[in-house]
Amino acid sequence: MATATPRPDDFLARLEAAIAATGLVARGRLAVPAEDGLPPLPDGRPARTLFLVGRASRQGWSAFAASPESRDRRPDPLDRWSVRVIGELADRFGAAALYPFAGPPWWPFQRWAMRAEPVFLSPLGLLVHPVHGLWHAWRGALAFAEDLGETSPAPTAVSPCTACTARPCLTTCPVDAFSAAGYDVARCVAHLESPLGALCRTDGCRARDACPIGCGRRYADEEIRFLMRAFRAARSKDTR
Ligand code: B12
Ligand code: SF4
Ligand code: SF4
Repeated sequence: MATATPRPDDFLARLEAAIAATGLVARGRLAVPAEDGLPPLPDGRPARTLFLVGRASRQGWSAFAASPESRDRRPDPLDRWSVRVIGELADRFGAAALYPFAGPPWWPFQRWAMRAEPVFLSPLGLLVHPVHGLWHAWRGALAFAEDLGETSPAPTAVSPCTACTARPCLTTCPVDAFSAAGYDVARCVAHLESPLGALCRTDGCRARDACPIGCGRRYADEEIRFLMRAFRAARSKDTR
């Protein structure tokens, strides 16, 4: 009797269920042509589909918070947890894992994300999502040799920033770290490390908080403080 080949739908359903079981969120998939420069899979086949994995709103935090990495007091616990759980998914499903924090050079996660989901470049440089606002990020990607299809956003999808005339994200930073020239990291960090930076240290980035889109989906306070501590510790190495 011939062995049934799994249908792509079955495979995707199993993969998405396995991602959900880690506490992370499936964040769409895209076709990757050769010019994207992905490395070949461990068996030498070229990558054809990239499956993005991340977090959205509060999903993705509690599984990490319960992990051994979150308590072992070694550096970069969230990155190490991500490598463990996404690496296990890669082994189990025959994929290669890529991470947003592995660099420089950095994999272009934001560019990939815009091909897989309706997310748009905001004036802060963070991508804004129509539902999650600025409260979402990526923890890794699984590269497959198979063609698993794409989840491209509708061509008519529009950025929430288009209708946002007040743009409070650009006027809330106490030291105007955001301008047409981009994000002035040195200015932000100088404020964060000064006595006047207490609110940003405890409550997180004021500019990110000011966005009205998805404001009810803001990360939990404990997570905000963790991310801010990690940001201050890393300075030039972002992982969130
Ligand atoms: C280097 C880096 C930083 C640096 C410098 C960021 C900067 N603006 O100069 C530092 C350490 C300061 C930093 C800080 C933070 N970062 Co950062 N960072 C990165 C990293 C590792 C690489 C970014 C990069 O150089 N991309 C260049 C190329 C390789 O990527 P690309 O997709 O082709 O390029 C697009 C972006 O660069 C984008 N872009 C990025 N910044 C800006 C700024 C402006 C003004 C514009 C117009 C465009 C723009 O435009 C490109 C085309 O689409 C990415 C992860 C990744 N691998 O992408 C995270 C990433 C961008 N950071 C992220 C986050 C959340 C933060 C923080 C809020 C961290 C925190 N504490 O939680 C802060 C604040 C950032 C801010 N307000 O802009 C998230 C953003 C999630 C999202 N919703 O978009 C990412 C994607 C990481 C992740 N794990 O998801 N970060
Ligand atoms: S405050 Fe307005 S312009 Fe800024 S990110 Fe949010 S929707 Fe976009
Ligand atoms: S953390 Fe504070 S100082 Fe830095 S960009 Fe955000 S609001 Fe400005």
